[in-house]
Amino acid sequence: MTDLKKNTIEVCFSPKLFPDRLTKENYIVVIVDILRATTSICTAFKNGVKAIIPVATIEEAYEYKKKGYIIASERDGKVTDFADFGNSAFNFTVERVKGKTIIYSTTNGTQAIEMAKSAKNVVIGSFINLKSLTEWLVKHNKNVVILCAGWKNKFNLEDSIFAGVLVENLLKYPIFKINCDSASAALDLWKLAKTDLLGFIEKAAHRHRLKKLGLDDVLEYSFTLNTSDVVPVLDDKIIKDVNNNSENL
Ligand code: 3SL
Repeated sequence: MTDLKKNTIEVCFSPKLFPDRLTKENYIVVIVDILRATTSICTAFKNGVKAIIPVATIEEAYEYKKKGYIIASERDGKVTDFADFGNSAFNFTVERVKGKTIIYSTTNGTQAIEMAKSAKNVVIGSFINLKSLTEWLVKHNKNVVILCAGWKNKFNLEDSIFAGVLVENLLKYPIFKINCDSASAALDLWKLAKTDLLGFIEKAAHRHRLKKLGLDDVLEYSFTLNTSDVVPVLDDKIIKDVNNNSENL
């Protein structure tokens, strides 16, 4: 009997570990920034945003502002002075985003997207779209690289735990296998955290950064699984939801 050729799963715990060679052709890169960029992007699509254009720098965002675009941006959690709103998932309301194109720039999340943009396939992951993301990855049947945005190139718990649950979900399908210890480590971390996710996240540095800024109201929302079926995919510098037609909202 011939062995089924399996797709590999790897995790980059920090953008510094993101190896360019793993992203060509038969790879999909999943960008993860649970607190808060990728949770916010998923929320924006859930609430009917037409498209999100991620930009790496505040200067680029400002150029778009001058052209009349809506800007959502932050640095170190604080809303950029010229932005229309910041980076809380709760900012991306139906009233604000439905049918609109939003320019988006954040401390780590949009930097990770920028790094990955030369990859053939880039998709946005969060706890809130875990199921639809998993189904989309299974359907596309390619190797998966999970890129954790982390914090300024450091490891963080929240993105790594999400990487673990995504590995667990993918391994339910015989088309995937782990070929790097990073995926096993993420899976173990998830198993440690999953019985009390919010309790475990008390150890996370960014949880406390957000608390100091009074921005931690999104915690429970960000760690609730499968509240949305969006699949935001980067296509030629623009993110769109390939799972839904926002006009139907
Ligand atoms: O770094 C990011 O991309 C942000 O998600 C960080 S913050 O939660 O907005 O501070």
